[in-house]
Amino acid sequence: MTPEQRKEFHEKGYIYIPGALSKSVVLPVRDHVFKELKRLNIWSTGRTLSQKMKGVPVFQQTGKLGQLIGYRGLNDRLISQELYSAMCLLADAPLHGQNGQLLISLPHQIAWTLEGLNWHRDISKSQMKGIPGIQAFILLDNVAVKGGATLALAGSHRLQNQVQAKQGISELISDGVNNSVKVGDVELLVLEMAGHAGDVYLMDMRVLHTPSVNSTKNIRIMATARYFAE
Ligand SMILES: O=C(O)CCC(=O)C(=O)O
Repeated sequence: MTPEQRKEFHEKGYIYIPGALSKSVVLPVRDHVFKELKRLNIWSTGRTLSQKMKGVPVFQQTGKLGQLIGYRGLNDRLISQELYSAMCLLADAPLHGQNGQLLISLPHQIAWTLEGLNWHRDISKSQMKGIPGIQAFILLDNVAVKGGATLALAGSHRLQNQVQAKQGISELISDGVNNSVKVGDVELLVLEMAGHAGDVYLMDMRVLHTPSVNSTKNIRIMATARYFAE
């Protein structure tokens, strides 16, 4: 962890570590997901098979697929000692992890948009004072831009209140082209967690984030794990 990475984390609320995990670590998990999708008759050879999944609203799909498909010992497999140490350094505290989750989305067959998304935090208001924890997002397969990667609102961990957050998001939506906006003295920027298999994003849990539309023909396969300060 370099001083630059720590500075960037404090400013933006995240760091991106391309190639943090080797392909031999992540691809077996991806292949397990493909096998399960085929076994459950949901997806095979580039096609959605399941009628029942087609009826599920876009942003409920990932939750539903996450209930159907698991991977035992996901954190043990994906959170290396090096990643864990990096997270503790960033949080400046020992951390304890919750069970990881798979984040899977089928092609949504709609145009990519910033409108109507579900921006949220996975912590309560009372946890907003210091860094409450770090959430790791791991790419288990290549994820293209507009391919359903998690979006984060970089800088939003520094916003004073919910009104500012809402203002920033609505300005970003109405702007349409530019993915950055200034609210008070905080620069907000939409981060799309796209990249290659093995890349990892580490995010301050105060950062607003949302599922996004997968407008490609490929399935999006990521994993996430939340680590909380004790
Ligand atoms: O990428 C996604 O599906 C959303 C992930 C998310 O919101 C979360 O893990 O808290």
